[in-house]
Amino acid sequence: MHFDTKAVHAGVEPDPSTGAIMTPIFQTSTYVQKSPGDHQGFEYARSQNPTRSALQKSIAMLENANYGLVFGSGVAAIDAVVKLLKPGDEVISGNDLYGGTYRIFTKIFEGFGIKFHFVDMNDAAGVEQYVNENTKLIWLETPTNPMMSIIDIKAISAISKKHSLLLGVDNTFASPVLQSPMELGADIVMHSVTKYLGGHSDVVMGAIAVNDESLYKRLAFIQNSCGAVPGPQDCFLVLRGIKTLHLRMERHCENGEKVARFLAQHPEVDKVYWPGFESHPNHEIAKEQMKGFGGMISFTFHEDDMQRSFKVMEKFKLFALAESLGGVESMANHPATMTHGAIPKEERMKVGLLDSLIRLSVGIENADDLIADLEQAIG
Ligand code: P1T
Repeated sequence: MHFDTKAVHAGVEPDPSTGAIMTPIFQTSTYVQKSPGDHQGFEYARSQNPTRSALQKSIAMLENANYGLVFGSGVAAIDAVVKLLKPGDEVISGNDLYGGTYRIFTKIFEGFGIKFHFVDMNDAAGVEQYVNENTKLIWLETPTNPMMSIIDIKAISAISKKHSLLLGVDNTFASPVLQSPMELGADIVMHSVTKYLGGHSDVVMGAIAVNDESLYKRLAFIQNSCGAVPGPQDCFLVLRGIKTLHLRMERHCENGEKVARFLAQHPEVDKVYWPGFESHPNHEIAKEQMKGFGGMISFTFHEDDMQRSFKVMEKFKLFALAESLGGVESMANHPATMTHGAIPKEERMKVGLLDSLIRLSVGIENADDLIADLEQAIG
């Protein structure tokens, strides 16, 4: 089945009791049993909810995976993955990643005795040097947040397979429309559903997709035991959002390209980070493993002057100055003080995350209006 058809239909069956074409919002905390243990497959809503089940099936299908699980947020999904590990285990993580992921790794799980190595995932051979007998998981984002590096998933999966490690890929920036990590060797695909999957800036949610049944069972056990499950109304909103994911991504990519090219020719702008440029260091990998270059762009000015960037962001009329991304509306974010504030400056500097860097999530508005907004704000 083609992706577009899956986006519209995956996971959603007409409701058997009424024929409702949309999965109902099963706003219930529990299910009545005839006799203890005699029920219809639903016992308690932390464990199972039909609206959630439909969404989990949908996300699994979009990711070409056998199983899906959704969580109360993207970081709750990451939390569940790390809970597969035990004290003494080690994780090799990309060094260019969402600040909240860095924070949960270092501020929560290091305290439980798990060790994290933050390394440059562009250098696959370098990654292998960190593997030892305690290593259990490799974790990466691609495109990375916020530097838009494209990590070669196949090359990293060759290392994870050689050493029998799990490979987790945060597919948030690409969305399942543009990139299918399962087909490139990932064991776990993770999403901040809050972003492109939800798509309308009205839900906070996370998801995991896996192929292996025993891995699924362990993660489902964690989901139920730790309880970070989303409510049914949020699941409904995401089911609804997914139906237009392919159309939205098409426009995000189209607008992303126009905005990136506008920024690249602007005399005030220094670097523009967008994987569609031939000059992007990972452009060839992007062409190979992605179906489009996405709508996420970061850029800097000639001088690394944070106040200059703040002034530009204050002037935006259409771009909303906000944390988050992937909504229909365009957003601008200042990673150094907002989304990546939890990462120490010396760590940020290693990947080139300057104080002046602005990150854009290009929405699905008219590109001319977006460019006009950038033009008036940058001056
Ligand atoms: O916000 P939450 O749904 O918990 O998702 C966390 C998360 C995980 N992975 C990536 C790549 C992310 O970008 C995020 C959340 N990011 C933002 C809020 C942001 O503006 O970058």
